Amino acid sequence: MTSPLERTDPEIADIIRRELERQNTTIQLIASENFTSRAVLEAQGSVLTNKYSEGYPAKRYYGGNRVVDEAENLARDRACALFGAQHANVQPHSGANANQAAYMALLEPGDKVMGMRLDQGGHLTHGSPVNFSGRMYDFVAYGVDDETEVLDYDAIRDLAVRERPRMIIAGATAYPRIIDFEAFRAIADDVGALLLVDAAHIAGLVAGGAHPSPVPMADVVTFTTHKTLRGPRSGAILSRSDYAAGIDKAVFPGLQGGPLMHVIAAKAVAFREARAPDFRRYAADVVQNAQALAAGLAAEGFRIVSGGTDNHLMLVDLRPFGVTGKVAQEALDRAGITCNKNAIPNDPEKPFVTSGLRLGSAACTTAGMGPDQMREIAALIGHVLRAVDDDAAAADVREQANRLCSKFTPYPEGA
Ligand code: DSN
Repeated sequence: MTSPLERTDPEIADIIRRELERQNTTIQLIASENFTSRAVLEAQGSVLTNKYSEGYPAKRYYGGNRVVDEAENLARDRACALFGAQHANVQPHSGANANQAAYMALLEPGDKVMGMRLDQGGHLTHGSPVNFSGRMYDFVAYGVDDETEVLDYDAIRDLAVRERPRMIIAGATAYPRIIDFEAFRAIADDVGALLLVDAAHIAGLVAGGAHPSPVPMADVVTFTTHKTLRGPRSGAILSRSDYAAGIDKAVFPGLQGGPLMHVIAAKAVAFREARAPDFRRYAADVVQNAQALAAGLAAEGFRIVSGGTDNHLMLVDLRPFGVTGKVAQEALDRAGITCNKNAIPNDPEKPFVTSGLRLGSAACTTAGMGPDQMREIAALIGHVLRAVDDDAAAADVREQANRLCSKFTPYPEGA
Protein backbone atom coordinates (compact mmCIF):
# COMPACT_ATOMS: atom_id res chain seq x y z
CA MET A 1 0.00 0.00 0.00
CA THR A 2 1.29 3.44 -0.85
CA SER A 3 1.56 6.17 1.79
CA PRO A 4 -0.02 9.64 1.51
CA LEU A 5 3.42 11.06 0.77
CA GLU A 6 4.10 8.50 -1.94
CA ARG A 7 0.76 9.36 -3.55
CA THR A 8 1.15 13.16 -3.24
CA ASP A 9 4.84 13.59 -3.91
CA PRO A 10 6.59 10.48 -5.16
CA GLU A 11 9.81 12.43 -5.76
CA ILE A 12 10.20 13.47 -2.12
CA ALA A 13 9.00 10.05 -0.95
CA ASP A 14 11.73 8.48 -3.04
CA ILE A 15 14.38 10.85 -1.64
CA ILE A 16 13.36 9.93 1.91
CA ARG A 17 13.42 6.23 1.01
CA ARG A 18 16.90 6.52 -0.48
CA GLU A 19 18.22 8.54 2.47
CA LEU A 20 16.85 5.91 4.86
CA GLU A 21 18.62 3.27 2.81
CA ARG A 22 21.86 5.29 2.96
CA GLN A 23 21.62 5.59 6.74
CA ASN A 24 20.79 1.88 7.07
CA THR A 25 23.52 0.57 4.79
CA THR A 26 26.56 2.84 5.27
CA ILE A 27 28.65 3.62 8.35
CA GLN A 28 27.90 7.00 9.93
CA LEU A 29 30.89 8.58 11.69
CA ILE A 30 29.97 12.28 11.64
CA ALA A 31 30.52 13.30 15.26
CA SER A 32 27.52 15.65 15.34
CA GLU A 33 25.01 13.14 13.98
CA ASN A 34 22.95 10.38 15.52
CA PHE A 35 19.92 8.15 14.84
CA THR A 36 16.96 9.54 16.68
CA SER A 37 14.26 7.19 17.95
CA ARG A 38 10.99 6.31 16.25
CA ALA A 39 9.21 8.05 19.13
CA VAL A 40 11.07 11.30 18.42
CA LEU A 41 10.36 11.00 14.69
CA GLU A 42 6.67 10.43 15.40
CA ALA A 43 6.38 13.50 17.65
CA GLN A 44 8.29 15.60 15.11
CA GLY A 45 6.03 14.46 12.26
CA SER A 46 2.84 15.30 14.17
CA VAL A 47 -0.03 17.80 13.85
CA LEU A 48 1.71 20.02 16.38
CA THR A 49 3.42 21.54 13.34
CA ASN A 50 0.10 23.28 12.58
CA LYS A 51 0.01 25.42 15.70
CA TYR A 52 1.15 29.03 16.02
CA SER A 53 2.35 29.68 19.57
CA GLU A 54 4.34 32.91 19.75
CA GLY A 55 5.11 33.61 23.38
CA TYR A 56 5.49 31.11 26.21
CA PRO A 57 3.11 28.72 28.00
CA ALA A 58 0.11 30.62 29.44
CA LYS A 59 1.39 33.81 27.75
CA ARG A 60 0.73 33.30 24.05
CA TYR A 61 -0.33 35.80 21.44
CA TYR A 62 -2.86 33.46 19.78
CA GLY A 63 -5.64 31.28 21.13
CA GLY A 64 -5.84 27.53 21.09
CA ASN A 65 -2.56 26.89 22.85
CA ARG A 66 -3.88 25.05 25.90
CA VAL A 67 -2.78 21.66 24.59
CA VAL A 68 0.61 22.56 23.13
CA ASP A 69 1.41 24.54 26.30
CA GLU A 70 1.54 21.18 28.03
CA ALA A 71 4.15 19.95 25.55
CA GLU A 72 6.38 22.99 26.08
CA ASN A 73 6.00 22.78 29.86
CA LEU A 74 6.96 19.11 29.77
CA ALA A 75 9.97 19.87 27.59
CA ARG A 76 11.11 22.69 29.90
CA ASP A 77 10.58 20.66 33.08
CA ARG A 78 12.29 17.59 31.66
CA ALA A 79 15.28 19.62 30.44
CA CYS A 80 15.66 21.18 33.89
CA ALA A 81 15.37 17.80 35.62
CA LEU A 82 17.76 16.09 33.20
CA PHE A 83 20.51 18.66 33.59
CA GLY A 84 19.76 19.98 37.09
CA ALA A 85 19.14 23.46 35.70
CA GLN A 86 17.01 26.23 37.16
CA HIS A 87 15.58 27.40 33.84
CA ALA A 88 15.24 26.01 30.34
CA ASN A 89 14.22 27.67 27.11
CA VAL A 90 13.37 24.97 24.57
CA GLN A 91 12.39 27.21 21.67
CA PRO A 92 15.72 27.78 19.84
CA HIS A 93 15.54 26.17 16.41
CA SER A 94 19.24 25.25 16.46
CA GLY A 95 22.47 25.55 18.41
CA ALA A 96 23.47 28.65 16.44
CA ASN A 97 20.13 30.29 17.32
CA ALA A 98 20.58 29.31 20.96
CA ASN A 99 23.99 30.99 21.00
CA GLN A 100 22.69 34.08 19.24
CA ALA A 101 19.86 34.43 21.77
CA ALA A 102 22.16 33.86 24.72
CA TYR A 103 24.59 36.54 23.46
CA MET A 104 21.68 38.92 22.92
CA ALA A 105 20.54 38.34 26.49
CA LEU A 106 23.96 38.71 28.10
CA LEU A 107 25.89 41.17 25.94
CA GLU A 108 25.75 44.54 24.25
CA PRO A 109 27.00 44.86 20.66
CA GLY A 110 30.74 45.53 20.73
CA ASP A 111 31.33 43.73 24.03
CA LYS A 112 34.53 41.72 24.29
CA VAL A 113 34.09 37.94 24.34
CA MET A 114 36.60 35.10 24.47
CA GLY A 115 35.91 31.93 22.46
CA MET A 116 37.78 29.00 21.00
CA ARG A 117 39.17 29.48 17.51
CA LEU A 118 37.16 27.72 14.82
CA ASP A 119 40.27 26.12 13.30
CA GLN A 120 41.31 24.79 16.70
CA GLY A 121 37.97 23.19 17.53
CA GLY A 122 35.57 26.07 18.23
CA HIS A 123 32.41 26.97 16.29
CA LEU A 124 31.42 29.62 13.76
CA THR A 125 29.27 31.26 16.43
CA HIS A 126 32.27 31.56 18.76
CA GLY A 127 33.53 34.64 16.96
CA SER A 128 34.31 33.69 13.38
CA PRO A 129 34.63 36.88 11.31
CA VAL A 130 32.19 35.48 8.73
CA ASN A 131 29.52 34.87 11.39
CA PHE A 132 27.18 37.32 13.15
CA SER A 133 29.17 36.67 16.35
CA GLY A 134 32.43 38.00 14.92
CA ARG A 135 30.65 40.96 13.37
CA MET A 136 28.55 41.99 16.38
CA TYR A 137 31.02 41.41 19.20
CA ASP A 138 34.71 41.97 19.79
CA PHE A 139 35.95 38.38 19.93
CA VAL A 140 39.36 37.32 21.20
CA ALA A 141 40.29 33.72 20.41
CA TYR A 142 42.02 31.08 22.48
CA GLY A 143 43.19 27.73 21.17
CA VAL A 144 44.96 24.55 22.19
CA ASP A 145 48.59 24.21 23.21
CA ASP A 146 50.86 23.63 20.19
CA GLU A 147 52.61 20.66 21.79
CA THR A 148 49.93 18.85 23.75
CA GLU A 149 46.98 19.89 21.54
CA VAL A 150 44.83 20.26 24.67
CA LEU A 151 43.44 23.39 26.30
CA ASP A 152 46.06 25.19 28.36
CA TYR A 153 44.06 26.78 31.17
CA ASP A 154 47.01 28.92 32.32
CA ALA A 155 47.32 30.42 28.85
CA ILE A 156 43.55 31.00 28.75
CA ARG A 157 43.74 32.73 32.14
CA ASP A 158 46.65 34.94 30.95
CA LEU A 159 44.65 35.96 27.89
CA ALA A 160 41.56 36.68 29.99
CA VAL A 161 43.59 38.79 32.42
CA ARG A 162 45.03 40.77 29.50
CA GLU A 163 41.79 41.17 27.58
CA ARG A 164 39.20 41.45 30.40
CA PRO A 165 36.29 39.99 28.36
CA ARG A 166 32.68 40.52 29.37
CA MET A 167 32.05 36.85 28.65
CA ILE A 168 34.05 33.65 28.13
CA ILE A 169 32.68 30.83 25.99
CA ALA A 170 33.77 27.29 26.77
CA GLY A 171 32.80 24.51 24.43
CA ALA A 172 33.80 23.13 21.05
CA THR A 173 32.81 21.19 17.98
CA ALA A 174 36.10 19.38 17.48
CA TYR A 175 37.80 18.89 20.82
CA PRO A 176 38.35 15.28 21.93
CA ARG A 177 39.11 15.87 25.60
CA ILE A 178 37.15 16.56 28.79
CA ILE A 179 36.61 20.30 29.21
CA ASP A 180 37.41 21.51 32.72
CA PHE A 181 34.45 23.77 33.48
CA GLU A 182 35.68 24.43 37.01
CA ALA A 183 38.88 25.90 35.55
CA PHE A 184 36.84 28.07 33.16
CA ARG A 185 34.63 29.24 36.06
CA ALA A 186 37.67 30.18 38.11
CA ILE A 187 39.13 32.14 35.17
CA ALA A 188 35.81 33.91 34.56
CA ASP A 189 35.56 34.80 38.25
CA ASP A 190 39.14 36.09 38.30
CA VAL A 191 38.35 38.62 35.57
CA GLY A 192 34.70 39.28 36.40
CA ALA A 193 33.43 37.65 33.20
CA LEU A 194 30.28 35.70 32.51
CA LEU A 195 30.74 32.05 31.57
CA LEU A 196 28.71 30.57 28.73
CA VAL A 197 29.19 26.90 27.94
CA ASP A 198 28.27 25.67 24.47
CA ALA A 199 27.57 22.02 25.24
CA ALA A 200 26.17 21.20 21.78
CA HIS A 201 28.42 18.20 21.20
CA ILE A 202 28.58 16.76 24.68
CA ALA A 203 24.99 17.32 25.88
CA GLY A 204 24.17 13.61 25.66
CA LEU A 205 27.37 12.63 27.44
CA VAL A 206 26.56 15.12 30.21
CA ALA A 207 22.98 13.81 30.46
CA GLY A 208 24.31 10.26 30.62
CA GLY A 209 27.01 11.04 33.18
CA ALA A 210 29.94 10.45 30.81
CA HIS A 211 31.23 14.05 30.88
CA PRO A 212 31.26 16.48 33.84
CA SER A 213 28.27 18.81 33.76
CA PRO A 214 28.79 22.48 32.93
CA VAL A 215 25.47 23.45 34.53
CA PRO A 216 26.71 24.10 38.09
CA MET A 217 29.63 26.18 36.75
CA ALA A 218 28.13 28.24 33.93
CA ASP A 219 25.84 31.23 33.90
CA VAL A 220 24.26 29.93 30.72
CA VAL A 221 24.55 26.63 28.86
CA THR A 222 23.47 26.28 25.24
CA PHE A 223 23.19 22.94 23.50
CA THR A 224 21.81 21.09 20.53
CA THR A 225 19.42 18.20 20.94
CA HIS A 226 20.40 16.05 17.96
CA LYS A 227 24.05 15.15 18.53
CA THR A 228 25.02 12.88 21.44
CA LEU A 229 21.64 13.69 23.04
CA ARG A 230 19.95 11.82 20.14
CA GLY A 231 16.82 13.97 19.86
CA PRO A 232 15.35 16.05 17.02
CA ARG A 233 17.48 18.59 15.12
CA SER A 234 17.18 21.63 17.39
CA GLY A 235 18.63 23.70 20.23
CA ALA A 236 17.95 24.75 23.82
CA ILE A 237 19.28 27.06 26.53
CA LEU A 238 19.73 26.35 30.25
CA SER A 239 20.37 29.11 32.72
CA ARG A 240 20.25 30.22 36.29
CA SER A 241 16.87 31.75 37.18
CA ASP A 242 18.27 35.27 37.32
CA TYR A 243 18.94 35.10 33.55
CA ALA A 244 15.62 33.39 32.71
CA ALA A 245 13.61 36.48 31.77
CA GLY A 246 16.43 37.93 29.66
CA ILE A 247 17.00 34.65 27.81
CA ASP A 248 13.29 34.15 27.15
CA LYS A 249 12.96 37.71 25.82
CA ALA A 250 15.98 37.27 23.58
CA VAL A 251 14.61 34.06 22.01
CA PHE A 252 11.15 35.56 21.53
CA PRO A 253 10.47 38.30 20.51
CA GLY A 254 14.18 39.15 20.16
CA LEU A 255 15.22 36.59 17.61
CA GLN A 256 12.64 34.02 16.58
CA GLY A 257 8.98 34.03 15.64
CA GLY A 258 6.61 31.12 16.18
CA PRO A 259 8.21 28.18 17.99
CA LEU A 260 8.22 24.79 16.27
CA MET A 261 5.82 23.00 18.60
CA HIS A 262 6.25 19.63 16.89
CA VAL A 263 10.01 19.87 17.44
CA ILE A 264 9.53 21.04 21.03
CA ALA A 265 7.36 17.95 21.64
CA ALA A 266 10.08 15.80 20.07
CA LYS A 267 12.65 17.45 22.37
CA ALA A 268 10.44 16.54 25.35
CA VAL A 269 10.50 12.92 24.16
CA ALA A 270 14.29 12.99 23.82
CA PHE A 271 14.73 14.46 27.32
CA ARG A 272 12.54 11.68 28.69
CA GLU A 273 14.56 9.05 26.82
CA ALA A 274 17.80 10.54 28.11
CA ARG A 275 16.62 10.15 31.71
CA ALA A 276 16.08 6.41 31.29
CA PRO A 277 18.77 4.23 32.90
CA ASP A 278 19.84 2.71 29.57
CA PHE A 279 20.90 6.16 28.35
CA ARG A 280 23.68 6.14 30.97
CA ARG A 281 24.90 2.87 29.50
CA TYR A 282 24.65 4.42 26.03
CA ALA A 283 26.75 7.48 26.98
CA ALA A 284 29.46 5.27 28.53
CA ASP A 285 29.44 3.03 25.45
CA VAL A 286 29.83 6.05 23.15
CA VAL A 287 33.06 7.01 24.94
CA GLN A 288 34.31 3.42 25.06
CA ASN A 289 33.63 3.05 21.33
CA ALA A 290 35.37 6.32 20.49
CA GLN A 291 38.41 5.12 22.42
CA ALA A 292 38.38 1.77 20.63
CA LEU A 293 38.12 3.50 17.24
CA ALA A 294 40.96 5.90 18.11
CA ALA A 295 43.16 3.01 19.29
CA GLY A 296 42.34 1.04 16.14
CA LEU A 297 43.25 3.99 13.92
CA ALA A 298 46.48 4.58 15.83
CA ALA A 299 47.33 0.90 15.25
CA GLU A 300 46.71 1.50 11.52
CA GLY A 301 49.36 4.25 11.60
CA PHE A 302 47.21 7.37 11.90
CA ARG A 303 48.16 10.12 14.33
CA ILE A 304 45.33 10.90 16.73
CA VAL A 305 45.34 14.58 17.74
CA SER A 306 46.21 14.95 21.44
CA GLY A 307 46.92 11.21 21.57
CA GLY A 308 43.36 9.98 22.03
CA THR A 309 39.88 10.89 23.18
CA ASP A 310 37.85 11.22 26.38
CA ASN A 311 34.53 11.84 24.65
CA HIS A 312 32.58 10.83 21.57
CA LEU A 313 34.97 12.16 18.94
CA MET A 314 38.53 12.17 17.71
CA LEU A 315 40.57 14.18 15.26
CA VAL A 316 42.71 12.15 12.91
CA ASP A 317 45.86 13.66 11.42
CA LEU A 318 46.11 12.22 7.92
CA ARG A 319 49.55 13.53 7.08
CA PRO A 320 51.28 10.20 7.81
CA PHE A 321 49.14 8.79 4.96
CA GLY A 322 49.89 11.68 2.59
CA VAL A 323 46.22 12.46 1.92
CA THR A 324 44.18 15.55 2.71
CA GLY A 325 40.92 15.60 4.62
CA LYS A 326 39.03 16.41 1.43
CA VAL A 327 40.46 13.45 -0.48
CA ALA A 328 39.95 11.15 2.51
CA GLN A 329 36.33 12.21 3.03
CA GLU A 330 35.52 11.61 -0.63
CA ALA A 331 37.32 8.26 -0.76
CA LEU A 332 35.55 7.07 2.39
CA ASP A 333 32.22 8.26 1.05
CA ARG A 334 32.73 6.08 -2.03
CA ALA A 335 33.50 3.19 0.31
CA GLY A 336 30.32 3.57 2.38
CA ILE A 337 31.87 5.36 5.34
CA THR A 338 30.47 8.84 6.06
CA CYS A 339 32.60 11.37 7.93
CA ASN A 340 33.83 14.93 7.59
CA LYS A 341 37.14 16.54 6.82
CA ASN A 342 38.24 18.77 9.67
CA ALA A 343 41.06 21.15 10.42
CA ILE A 344 43.55 19.82 12.94
CA PRO A 345 45.35 22.30 15.25
CA ASN A 346 47.71 24.50 13.21
CA ASP A 347 46.55 22.87 10.00
CA PRO A 348 48.65 23.97 7.02
CA GLU A 349 45.76 23.27 4.62
CA LYS A 350 42.78 25.52 3.82
CA PRO A 351 39.42 24.85 5.58
CA PHE A 352 37.96 23.25 2.44
CA VAL A 353 40.91 20.88 2.19
CA THR A 354 42.30 20.27 5.72
CA SER A 355 44.76 17.65 6.96
CA GLY A 356 42.32 15.85 9.18
CA LEU A 357 39.13 13.94 9.72
CA ARG A 358 36.74 14.27 12.64
CA LEU A 359 35.16 10.95 13.56
CA GLY A 360 32.51 10.27 16.18
CA SER A 361 30.96 7.17 17.70
CA ALA A 362 27.49 8.37 18.75
CA ALA A 363 25.53 7.08 15.76
CA CYS A 364 27.27 3.70 15.47
CA THR A 365 26.73 3.16 19.20
CA THR A 366 23.01 3.85 18.78
CA ALA A 367 22.98 1.25 16.01
CA GLY A 368 24.35 -1.25 18.55
CA MET A 369 27.99 -1.45 17.52
CA GLY A 370 30.69 -2.06 20.11
CA PRO A 371 34.50 -2.01 20.36
CA ASP A 372 34.92 -5.01 18.00
CA GLN A 373 33.06 -3.18 15.26
CA MET A 374 35.08 -0.02 15.97
CA ARG A 375 38.31 -1.95 15.41
CA GLU A 376 36.84 -3.38 12.21
CA ILE A 377 35.90 0.12 11.01
CA ALA A 378 39.42 1.40 11.81
CA ALA A 379 40.84 -1.34 9.60
CA LEU A 380 38.40 -0.46 6.80
CA ILE A 381 39.42 3.22 7.02
CA GLY A 382 43.09 2.24 6.87
CA HIS A 383 42.41 0.05 3.84
CA VAL A 384 40.65 2.86 1.94
CA LEU A 385 43.13 5.60 2.81
CA ARG A 386 46.13 3.53 1.82
CA ALA A 387 44.69 3.38 -1.71
CA VAL A 388 42.43 6.39 -2.20
CA ASP A 389 42.30 6.02 -5.99
CA ASP A 390 41.70 2.30 -5.99
CA ASP A 391 38.09 1.69 -7.07
CA ALA A 392 38.30 -2.02 -6.31
CA ALA A 393 39.42 -1.33 -2.72
CA ALA A 394 36.53 1.15 -2.30
CA ALA A 395 34.04 -1.38 -3.67
CA ASP A 396 35.41 -4.09 -1.39
CA VAL A 397 35.14 -1.84 1.69
CA ARG A 398 31.69 -0.71 0.66
CA GLU A 399 30.59 -4.33 0.62
CA GLN A 400 32.14 -4.92 4.05
CA ALA A 401 30.51 -1.74 5.42
CA ASN A 402 27.22 -2.94 4.01
CA ARG A 403 27.62 -6.32 5.66
CA LEU A 404 28.44 -4.69 9.00
CA CYS A 405 25.41 -2.40 8.76
CA SER A 406 23.15 -5.35 7.98
CA LYS A 407 23.91 -6.56 11.53
CA PHE A 408 23.63 -3.07 13.09
CA THR A 409 20.80 -1.37 11.24
CA PRO A 410 19.45 1.82 12.82
CA TYR A 411 15.98 1.57 11.26
CA PRO A 412 15.48 -2.12 10.47
CA GLU A 413 11.73 -1.71 10.13
CA GLY A 414 12.20 0.75 7.24
CA ALA A 415 10.47 4.07 6.68
N1 DSN B 1 27.75 21.37 12.30
C1 DSN B 1 28.02 21.10 13.69
C2 DSN B 1 29.08 20.08 13.85
O1 DSN B 1 29.20 19.26 12.96
O2 DSN B 1 29.79 20.06 14.83
C3 DSN B 1 28.34 22.32 14.43
O3 DSN B 1 27.40 23.29 14.14
